Amino acid sequence: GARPGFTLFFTGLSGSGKSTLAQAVVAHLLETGSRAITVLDGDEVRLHLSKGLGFSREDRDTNIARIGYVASEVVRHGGIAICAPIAPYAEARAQARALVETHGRFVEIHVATPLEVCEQRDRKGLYAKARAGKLSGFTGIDDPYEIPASPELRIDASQESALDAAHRIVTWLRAEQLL
Ligand code: GGZ
Repeated sequence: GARPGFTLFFTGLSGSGKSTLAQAVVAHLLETGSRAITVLDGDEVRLHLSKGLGFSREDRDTNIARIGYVASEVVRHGGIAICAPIAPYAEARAQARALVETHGRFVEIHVATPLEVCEQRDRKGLYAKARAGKLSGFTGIDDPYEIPASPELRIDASQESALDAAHRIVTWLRAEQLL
């Protein structure tokens, strides 16, 4: 097709709803479109592409650089890459953006669900562990999350359903002539 490839890059705290949102967007895109979609979810990536990496700044930056590289290759071939890592550092996000933008569009979506909400949900019990001092360097507790200054979209999953947010993203992509 004539449409360029693009990357949807969800960034936000653990438990902010990145994966749920990514899945809702994928479901929507599969219903409507025919282009190949590559999903690079945080957990999946760490099982394969970034196996063995930890959570130091260096390892997180390496993780985001790898995700950015794969996304840029997908975009280069006209596909859609959907990424959902925490990506806490602005510089690593900017580098991923620069790489992708050599081939197509980079759509940064800040999943800005408040820490209090993420912590209250605590589906994996990791916030509790971090608070108890059994897990150090946890994003939002004793490790930084640099808030995106100018993301293309911002979504608070405690204020908007995944379905509504996915619709908003798809509408935005259509307006930008990416779909
Ligand atoms: C943040 C951690 C940590 C620490 C393990 N800090 O809720 P989850 O479990 O599934 O999402 C978190 C995931 C974050 O991996 P990412 O690859 O997205 O992070 S980054 O972009 O910073 O490279 C959480 C789990 O890994 N996890 N330890 N210390 N999240």
